[in-house]
Amino acid sequence: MNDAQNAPAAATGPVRRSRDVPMLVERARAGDPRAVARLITLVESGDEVLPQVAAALAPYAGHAQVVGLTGSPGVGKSTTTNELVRALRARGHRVGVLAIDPSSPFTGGAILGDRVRMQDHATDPGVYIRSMSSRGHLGGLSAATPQAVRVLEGAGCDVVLVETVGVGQAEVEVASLADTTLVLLAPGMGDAIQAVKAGILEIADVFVVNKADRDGADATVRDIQGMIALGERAPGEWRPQVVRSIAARGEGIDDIAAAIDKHRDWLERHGELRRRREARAAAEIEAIALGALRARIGSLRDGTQLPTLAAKVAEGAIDPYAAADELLAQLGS
Ligand SMILES: Nc1nc2c(ncn2[C@@H]2O[C@H](COP(=O)(O)OP(=O)(O)OP(=O)(O)O)[C@@H](O)[C@H]2O)c(=O)[nH]1
Ligand SMILES: [Mg+2]
Repeated sequence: MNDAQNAPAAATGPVRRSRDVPMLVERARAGDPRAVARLITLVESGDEVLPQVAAALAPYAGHAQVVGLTGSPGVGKSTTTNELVRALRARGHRVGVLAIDPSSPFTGGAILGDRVRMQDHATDPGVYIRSMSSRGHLGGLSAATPQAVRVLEGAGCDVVLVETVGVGQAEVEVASLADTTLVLLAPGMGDAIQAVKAGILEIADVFVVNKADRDGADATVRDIQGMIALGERAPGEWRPQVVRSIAARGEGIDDIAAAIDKHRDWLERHGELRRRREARAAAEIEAIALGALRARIGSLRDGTQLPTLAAKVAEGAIDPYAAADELLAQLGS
């Protein structure tokens, strides 16, 4: 990445608004942070060059380890991410961070907060940090995030950390995106109970009880361990780890990193890494295909096919299921 940083400024000037995908990918490969940022913007905005970006990045897919962090607002995800970046950098890894904000559009309070908390790494050329909004994307996280991960992989990141607030579907989506999913909890937030309700137990590979400096940390750890013990597991199946941390003081971060490593080993030994990545690719293809289908059906409204069928259904000539079949048949032709 240092090479690109030393590149003449004039040459990188046009990057900001460029749609020259081969040039952008080449520069991103060389570690130019502006090219990385531009590519993620193209991905995030669903730009028309998106398929080109995807094609150019395809050869670099699968190199990075993707770690998802989710949990309730304020539980300490960004603080933990910041500390994990520090630990990963100490190991010599290049690190990408995607902070997904489900609530605000492209700028907002939470994003600013993330930036401030991760400023430690702002000047480190081995770290890319990017906030993304999932609002407005059909399919939320699933639409743009996998491609953003690919951009970061293409830029040579060994690890990509994806932070997402645990609301609604977001945490389930992050789990389908990540090789390893961390669910953060804090003492006394009723999180343990919430976790069960939200089905988080199924998606967590590692539970992190953060803010362990607070009262009730032991009880939270016990609750979670109790719930894990209740779960049925086949022999050899992964048993979620529980670690505690005080991210604000940088404590417990090595334990989190060790749990991630352990899970990674397990994934590889059981062929699960491949299985997860194929499932992820399947979800991605499905989302893209459904999007394309939706666009084509949408465009049918402007044509004659849909209105003709609609008129037939309205007058009782055919039923809506038969009409939908006919519509799909026409799309295929
Ligand atoms: N006491 C204590 N406070 C912590 C700890 N870790 C983080 N905090 C504080 O908790 C607050 C929220 O931390 P963040 O890292 O922003 O939490 P977050 O989960 O990223 O928050 P959102 O992205 O807004 O959902 C900050 O004021 C942190 O300083 C901890 O271990 N102990
Ligand atoms: Mg945060």
